[in-house]
Formats: sequence, C-alpha cells, structure tokens
Amino acid sequence: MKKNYRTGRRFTGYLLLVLLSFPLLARSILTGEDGYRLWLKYDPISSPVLSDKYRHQFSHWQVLGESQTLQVVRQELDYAFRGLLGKSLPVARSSEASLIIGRLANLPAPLRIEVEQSVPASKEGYLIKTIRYRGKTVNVITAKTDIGALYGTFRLLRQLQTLQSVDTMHIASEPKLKIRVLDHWDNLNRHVERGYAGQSIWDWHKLPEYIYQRYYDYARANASVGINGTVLNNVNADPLILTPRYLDKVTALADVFRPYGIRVYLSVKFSAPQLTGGLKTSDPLDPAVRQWWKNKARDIYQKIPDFGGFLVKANSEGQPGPGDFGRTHAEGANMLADALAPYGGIVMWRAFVYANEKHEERSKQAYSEFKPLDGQFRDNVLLQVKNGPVDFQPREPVSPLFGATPNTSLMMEFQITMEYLGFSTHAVYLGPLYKEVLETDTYAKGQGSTVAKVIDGSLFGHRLSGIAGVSDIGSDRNWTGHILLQANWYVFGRLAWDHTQSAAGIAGDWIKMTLTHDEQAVAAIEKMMMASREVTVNYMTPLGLHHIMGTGHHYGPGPWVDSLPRDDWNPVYYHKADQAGIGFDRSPRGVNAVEQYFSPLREQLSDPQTTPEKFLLWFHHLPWDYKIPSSGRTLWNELVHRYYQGAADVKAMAAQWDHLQDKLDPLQFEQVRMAFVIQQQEAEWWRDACVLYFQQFSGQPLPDGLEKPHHTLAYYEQLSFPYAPGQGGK
Ligand code: GCW
Repeated sequence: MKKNYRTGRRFTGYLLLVLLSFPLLARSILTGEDGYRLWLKYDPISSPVLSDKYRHQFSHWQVLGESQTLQVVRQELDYAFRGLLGKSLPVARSSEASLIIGRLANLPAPLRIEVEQSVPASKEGYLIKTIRYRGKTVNVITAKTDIGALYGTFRLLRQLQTLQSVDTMHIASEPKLKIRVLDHWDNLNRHVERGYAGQSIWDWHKLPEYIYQRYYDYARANASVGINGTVLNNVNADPLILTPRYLDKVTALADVFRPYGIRVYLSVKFSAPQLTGGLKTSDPLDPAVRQWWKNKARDIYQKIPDFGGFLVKANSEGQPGPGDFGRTHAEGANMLADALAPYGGIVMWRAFVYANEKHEERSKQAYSEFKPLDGQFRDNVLLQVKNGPVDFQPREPVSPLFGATPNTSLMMEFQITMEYLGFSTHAVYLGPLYKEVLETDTYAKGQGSTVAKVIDGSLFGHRLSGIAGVSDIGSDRNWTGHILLQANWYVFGRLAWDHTQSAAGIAGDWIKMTLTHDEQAVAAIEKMMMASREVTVNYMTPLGLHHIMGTGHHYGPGPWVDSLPRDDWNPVYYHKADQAGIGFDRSPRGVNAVEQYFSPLREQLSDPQTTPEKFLLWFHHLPWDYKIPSSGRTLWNELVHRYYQGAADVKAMAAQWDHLQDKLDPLQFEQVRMAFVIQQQEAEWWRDACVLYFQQFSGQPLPDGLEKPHHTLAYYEQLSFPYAPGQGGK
C-alpha cells in the first residue's frame, strides 16, 4: 500500500498538538497583517521627522487632467498619503501646489519648458524632478502619457515607503522591455495549473457583472511594478474563451485594467476553428480558417480596442498546432499575426515544443525546430522561450535559442510559480535566478551579448521586446500562498522594467514595503532571500542535476521513476546514474547539445574542467571519484555534501527567522514560520531520498559524521500524493 508521507508522522503530530495547545489557542485570535495588501500597505511612517518632511514637501498636490488613469493616480495618492502620513493632504490649485502630476502636454507652459528635455522618450517612461518654479520648490511627476504619470506616482510612493530622501529628486526611468506580462495558467473552472495559492482569482461564473475589489488590487500591484499585460487563461487553452459569452467576461476585466496600463491577452487553442467554429479544419493556409481568425480578431477588438493579442502553445504536450496540418510554426503564427495586425495586436508563440517522434535529445529540440524558421515570422510575432532548454528547473543553463535567431524577436518566459521549487511552502527568492539568466553571455555577437540584450531587442535591433512570468497568484488571502513568495511577483515586475537593477536591492525595497523597516531585520531577511535559491538547488538538484522530481504533480523527489511512456519524461533519462557515474553527457562525446551554443561557450561546456560546477552534471557523465576542483572532494562526496548542506541551510534559515519574531508582524511571522517547518521536512526528504537512491550506484558510504537518512529508499519510493495541488489536466 502506498502511504502518504505525512501520515508516518501522525503520532509526533498529536504529541505536538497537545504540547502546543496553549500557544495554538492564543493563535486563534492572532491578528495582524495577513498579506492581502502586498507591498502597498502604506502604514504610517514611524519616524516623525521624516513624516513631517514628506508632509511639508507634498503639502499641496495637484493632478492635471481627467482621464481614468489620472483618476487612479488621484485615488492612489490620496489613499497612500492618508496611510503613510496619517492624513489627507490638500489638493491644490496650480499656484500653490508643491507636487504637480500630469502628462507633459498638460503642464503649464513655463513648467513644461523647464522639464521637457529630461522626460524619457518612451511612452511609459516618467520623470520625477524637484525644481524651482515661481520662486518655490516644486516636485513634478511628468511623462509623455498618463500611464507614464501613473508609473511615476508609484515610483514616488516607493521613495516614501522605503523612507528615502525626497529633497532634490531627479529620477528618470523608462522600461527596457515593451511587453511585460503575467501568464496565468488559470483554467475556466478556476483550477490553476501549477498554482499553489488557491483557485484562480478570475471568477468567470460571476463575470461580467460581478467585479471583485481584488481585480483592482491586482491591477494596482502590477502597475506599481510596471507590469503592463496579463494573459488571463492557461496556455493549455480552453477554446470556450473565444466564444461571445466569455469574451464579454474578458471585456469586463479589460475595462478594469485599462486605466492601470494593463492590456489583456488570451491563450488560444489552435484548433478553435474546428472546436467552436464548426469548420472542418484548422489548417493555417486554408482561406476559411484564416477568415475565421480575422473575424474573431475583429469581434474581440470591437469589445476591447486595446486587446494585446494571443499566446499560443502549439504542437506541444498534446496541444494542437500547425504541425497537425503539415504546416510550420511560422505558418501557424503568421496566420494569427495577420488577423491581429490591423489592430496592433501581437502573437506570443511559445518555443516550448518537444516531439516524441523526433528521437532527438529533448534539450535540443526547441532550437532544432525554431532556428531554421528564423526570419520567417511576421514582425508582430514574438517567440516566447523558457529560460532553460528543458523546463523551469531549479537551475538550468540558458536555452541556446537566445541569440540564435537574429531575425526573430525573442521574449523570455520565466516561471514565478514554484512548480519545481517547492510549491508554496519553500522560501525561494527568484531574483538571483532571473539575474543569473539575464546576465548570461550568449556570445551571439561576441562578448557581451547577454540574454538581457537579446530580449530587450538591443542586440539585433528589434522593435518588439518582451518578458512573461508564469504567475504565482491565486485566491489565497495573501495572493501567493506564502508571503515571501510575493517577492517573486514583485522582482519579476521590477526586472521586467529594468533588468540592470540588482536582485538584492529589489529584495530590500520589497522587505521594507512588506515586512519591516528595522535595519537589522531588513539586512538579515535580504541575506536569507538572496541565498535561498542556491540552498534549494543544493537540496533538490545540485551540480547540474535536473528533472528528478515526482511524476505528474512534480512534488518531492522521484529520481527512481523510469516507467513513463516517454523516455524524456523519466527522471532516469536525465541523471543517467549507473555504476560508472552520474550525469547527462551533452558534450561532443555524447548527444552534443553543446553544439547549439556559440563559441567560446560551446568549447567551455564541452570539457568538464571548464564547465561551471553548477552545470557539471547537466553536460557531463562523470565517474563517482571525479575530483571536484573547488573542494577537492570526489563527485560522490560532493553530491552528498551539497544535499546535506542544503538541508542544513534551511534549518539555519528557519532559526534565523525565529530570531526575528519581535521585529515582525505576528501574523506574517507565523505564516512564514509554519512554512519553514514544512520546508525543513521536505528538504530532508529530498536529501535522504536522493542520497539513498544514488548510493545504490556509487556503492560508497556516506562521509563520516552525517546524520543517517530518516527512512529506507523503499519507503520514499512508495510515497504517493494523489491530491497534490496544481496538477495539469483538471
Ligand atoms: O512545465 C510544464 C508543466 C505543464 C505546463 C507546461 C508548459 C502549462 O508541467 O503543466 O503546461 O510545462 O509550459 O506548457
């Protein structure tokens, strides 16, 4: 009989319950910050000096103009001032205003002349500037558009929320990427694929009439970090989304988001013409099919004039696509692009494809498929490429597609949701992962050809550019299931706006706005967050291991799995452990995946001695006694060391968190503390299961002094989790 992992602990659980019943009773009336307000809490600034200063500086404010967006600016400012400064600040007439916000064209001429040189050129950019005007000090937030003014307003509020100086401001900023979207893998029945924070926040049943406050708060949070688009539904798309009934619901959401600069996009099913349109085919070259999509685009734009466009998963994991009709991805994408082009819409076509029939190693397939199509896509198509060549693993080298298609705009697809990183109970801050990827040099045009420059369009001079993050948001009161994971939504947005910012700096801002201003606590939490991803890599997939998780739900370890119908779904395909050693030989001696990278990366990754240790077993199959250069340990000992280190580091993080109790809100503290209890158990579970499993092949003992695994390998192998959250196909 398969047994649930947690039931083995039942007795200890009861014991704990009895011992803790007093604190538990107390906890039942624990009040505090439940996380709903995210990083837009606007709690009173505790320093009276600073508070006075801000009050003085912004004593009278004025927003020039009447658009919906400017109404939003007014509301947000008033709400924020009331919270931060404890009172409403008066709205002023121009002559007395000390804070003036408005589109450049709306500013009084003398003021406009004063600032216009410094306003960023892009539509979404903004300027915040302190100037002398009519003999007074005035703070101006201006931009080419109202949306720019909204972004500037949120930027100013961040300055206050993080207790920065506002004495002489000169902040000019514009986004480096045009399309900055969240991809929701939300189904119409509200199940979220790979979602661990409750149901979908979209209540399709009650739309279009019923508009939750949460929709507005979602828009506010996104606008505050510069996210300007949302793909509402799962890439495993339900064709119903394009039917008139659902389009009315989509329209209602688009109307809510528009003032916040957020466009709505939809995932579409390639066979929709057959499934909902009554056509006999969905062949992209068939005139009736092409007309069907054109009509559909027309209908959508009649309801949603600023509709963003389509996201498509085609010929991937059972989804239909142009390949079903003998057509290429380019032919499929271009048909949709042609339908959307008259209205300014775009197609985000996913490169996450790998086919059974090809018998090519999985990590190589997307490149093989798309590289030959370079130059064949319309210019309103973006290829959306996952950061790594396999699938959002805790660590992967970058996809070789970045830099390989000079004539096609590529956009990045990151995962924000924690499919492979511990669901919503592991504290993993993704800033360092995103930065590691963005700063990787592809060498596509010589040194300095970073992934960031590929996707921001600067390397090959593309007009379109973009980034998508698979959302970690759900209906949980705290949005992301774990308060610290709100930081991943936040850092995604901040880096989408400007990928040159540091992950640590962004974490620091987020902590101050969300958790605490206590300097020591901020420093400790920031340090913890910055280390957290590496810690998780260590207890899950150290040294370049990958895809060794449980089947289907992807919960917990499963390196032993070898029975799935496709080779490349099985963990054993990826780690290839045997008596001789461990790792996937993707060097020229093996499947030669390295050939898809540019020189000198290709040569570097071909040789274990020059391959970064973090990717060692991704590219090489190495003997158990291979010497690890940095530590001098054998490969076996290093592997074990990392698994144990990872688990020990989680324990240390949890202890560190406990120390911060009196610096934190009780409810926030308690939520994270409980999650750490689970994370500690699960880190040890990963460690023990993987070490025992690989030990069968290494035949070597655990290095001296290490705690014994808690159970046998057989025990771990028979655990089953039929109701693990977030599975596909629901
Ligand atoms: O990571 C895998 C997931 C699937 C997902 C797929 C994809 C939406 O396990 O759940 O489907 O990738 O990205 O299309």
